[in-house]
Amino acid sequence: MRKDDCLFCKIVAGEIPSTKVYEDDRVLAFRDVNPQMPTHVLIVPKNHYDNIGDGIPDEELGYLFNTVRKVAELEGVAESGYRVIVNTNDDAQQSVHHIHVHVLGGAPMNSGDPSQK
Ligand code: DGP
Repeated sequence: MRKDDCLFCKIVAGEIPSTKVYEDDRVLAFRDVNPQMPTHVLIVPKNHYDNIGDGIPDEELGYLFNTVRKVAELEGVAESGYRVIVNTNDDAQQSVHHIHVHVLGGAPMNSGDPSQK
């Protein structure tokens, strides 16, 4: 299930290069091109959904979020801590409309200003 004009669908297909962190038949995790933290990984389902409100089946959404733990372990931040962000639509400044989970870590963060990434 691909959307032809979608940047992350092109990354999933290997048509646009990315630095891969983890991949299986359902998800791809790759480094954010503009990292905000020492660890900044994006996890996407290989199927296209615009955002978390796009009717993603429970099983697929669960699989996506279970991948967070794997990525945190691979990146060595599972114990030290990390932040998980899913920007959704305009007020949250979602810029790529293919659902993606940001995994941020590798250094202490502030308590979390909801207006910032
Ligand atoms: P968001 O604001 O939640 O939609 O975040 C989209 C993120 O995608 C943003 O942090 C930068 C990242 N990004 C945009 N274009 C590319 C790209 O071509 N490659 C990679 N690796 N990341 C990208």
